[in-house]
Amino acid sequence: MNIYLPIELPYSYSALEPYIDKKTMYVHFNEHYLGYIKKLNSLLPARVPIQSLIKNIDKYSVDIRNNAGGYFNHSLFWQMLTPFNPFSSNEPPLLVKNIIIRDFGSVYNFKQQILEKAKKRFGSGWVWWILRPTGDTIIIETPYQDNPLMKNPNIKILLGIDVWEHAYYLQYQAKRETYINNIWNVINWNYPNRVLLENK
Ligand code: MN3
Repeated sequence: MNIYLPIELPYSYSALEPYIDKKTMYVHFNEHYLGYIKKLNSLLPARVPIQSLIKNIDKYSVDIRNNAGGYFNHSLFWQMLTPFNPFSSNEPPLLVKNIIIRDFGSVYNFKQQILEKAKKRFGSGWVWWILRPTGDTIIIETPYQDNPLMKNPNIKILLGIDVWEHAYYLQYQAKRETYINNIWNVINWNYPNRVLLENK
């Protein structure tokens, strides 16, 4: 079967509470994420590995771009979150922390820069922390379901934060800033840690 498949959510819908509530996660996964996948499967006649599809997206229609991006971005995003642990302050591991301090001065500045990009993104999109081929890391934002790999296939994704209203509106309404400040409690630092280790 030539179809794109969802990843399994690596935790329960309620695991990110109180920072991302169960209903938001349920709707986000089942309606938005599965919706992109269903649409992508109906649009693309033959299976192209999702990574190559993303890296060559300019050859495809806007519809394929949006739904392939929606599929790819969320498949990453679910893995970049981790169940809330009330006994942990969820600090980045040493390697991640050192890179953040090298490139942003402090973890506080890093989070502020992510927040500023998230606030600046008018309408729907994503904020990303990426590793460039030059070895340094930067924060960028993309519109809609675009992914940084669409423009530069040589970067590595360290983190991505969904700033579409559907990611937070049920719980936070228009308070995107509160959503971003709270998400640090459930960010899976092992994700960028693994990417940084692989690209040392
Ligand atoms: Mn989303």
